[in-house]
Amino acid sequence: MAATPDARYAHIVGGRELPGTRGEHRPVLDPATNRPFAEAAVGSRDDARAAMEAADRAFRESNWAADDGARRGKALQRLAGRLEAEAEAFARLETRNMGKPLRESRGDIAFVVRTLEYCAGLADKVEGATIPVPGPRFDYTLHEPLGVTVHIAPWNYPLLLAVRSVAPALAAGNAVVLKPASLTPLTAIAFGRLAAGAGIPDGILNVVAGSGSEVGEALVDDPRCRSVTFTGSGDVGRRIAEKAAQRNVPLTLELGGKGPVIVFPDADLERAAKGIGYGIFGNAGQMCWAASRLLVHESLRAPLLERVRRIASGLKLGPGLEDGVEMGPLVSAEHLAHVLEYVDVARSDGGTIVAGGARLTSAPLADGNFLAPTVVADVPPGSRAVREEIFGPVLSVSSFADVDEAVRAANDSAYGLLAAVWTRDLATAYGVARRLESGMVVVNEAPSTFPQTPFLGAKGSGLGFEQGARAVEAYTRRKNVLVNVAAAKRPG
Ligand code: TAP
Repeated sequence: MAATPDARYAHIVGGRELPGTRGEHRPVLDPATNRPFAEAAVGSRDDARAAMEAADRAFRESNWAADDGARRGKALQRLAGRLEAEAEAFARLETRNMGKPLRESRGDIAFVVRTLEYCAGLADKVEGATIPVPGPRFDYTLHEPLGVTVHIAPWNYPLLLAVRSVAPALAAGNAVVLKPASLTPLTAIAFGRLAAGAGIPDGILNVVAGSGSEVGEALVDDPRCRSVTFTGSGDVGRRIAEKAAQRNVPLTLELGGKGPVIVFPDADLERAAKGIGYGIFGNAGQMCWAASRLLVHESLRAPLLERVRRIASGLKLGPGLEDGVEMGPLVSAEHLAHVLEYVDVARSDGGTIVAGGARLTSAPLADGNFLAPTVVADVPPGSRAVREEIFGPVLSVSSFADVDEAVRAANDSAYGLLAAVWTRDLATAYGVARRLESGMVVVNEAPSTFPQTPFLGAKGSGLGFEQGARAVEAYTRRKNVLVNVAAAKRPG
């Protein structure tokens, strides 16, 4: 089986499981208890180099890039099938490692399967253009794979956010090297083990675990690296962008967010409250697209706040593997401390805690990284708790008097990933969606996405995009070919 807990997880390089040159492993903790349950290899610069070398060799020597796209599509389809057959084991492993409720991990794995299937369908549709030019000439464009593509993933959706870029890169014919987050490497490694049986040549899909500062940087610095897709924090993203710029390496950045959710007076309050609850307490708020700033029309403030307070106070917290659990622990004790600091900032800047605001300290959850779902009202707009990404289950609430004030407050952020709008008035929805400075807008929906819809941020939230029919193109290089047909031999 590819996904087993209580085991050692090694790197996947050139189709083989390798313990790494230093033979170093780190314990992987269950965030619900902070006890170790598995071990993962910790890679070195040499391991990163070996993975790049294996990928480069496979790209040049296997038929992966040159083959008919339909064959790559079939291999990706088989990979999707293998993952689907083990979906429950993968979901349990994801929950054990990252903490989210099993229901959410099942959704994540289903999304990964769907992404692979979707990209499988795109593999033979990477089409160029023919361009009319004067004279006896013929001009056309080709989209060729880049070579070795590097993918650096975060810990909040460990497999989903890794495969979201790996799948289109493979569909385009590249060889990939994936570095999962140090805290959550298990499902990515288990996924790498599935590749061989799916007919993906050895070395086309490599996974190296290890720290960002060592393995991540070594992958980006490697001269064979032809593109970088990074999902994570803004500071690291900008550092990678500087390095990539030095060698003209194209890159995609999916960074943080501080999403506004705007509730207009005609909104369906019940649905809005549920959507707001999911948008900030789903995945314990550890979502780049978390709708973490609630902006509510002043006429609805009291009833909406009461509904959201009831949702926050009523959520069942516990280990993600337990039945009926609605919110799991935060990913690590360090991250819990980081989120609690922001709760303190919100409080000391004058915010009123409406729900939660503290970690759970009674048994049996005291050993885990559990934070009560938190709602804070009236934090001043200049507070760090409103301006910076908290990446936890903490919702700030403020009110507005008219549309212009709502849009101004929503756009008053360095980020621009996802914004949510609740209204039954189409003209308001359309007009506000146009004015919001964000890569994605959902109307009368909790944050939602599909493999076929683009995922992208504006302003400090990112560069480039993922998902959708154009995603495969991002992993290709355009080539223009101009042929003068006057010189061609005439038949006979
Ligand atoms: P980061 O600390 O930025 O880590 C992300 C990945 O980058 C990890 O694999 C990390 O490795 C690696 N890394 C760290 N330093 C590096 C370096 N110098 N060079 C190369 N790689 C390096 O983020 P995180 O804490 O895992 O995730 C939280 C952040 O990600 C939040 O800001 C969140 O908004 C953002 N995020 C954004 C999105 C989208 S789609 N926009 C989705 C999810 C998360 P280690 O694990 O070893 O540190």
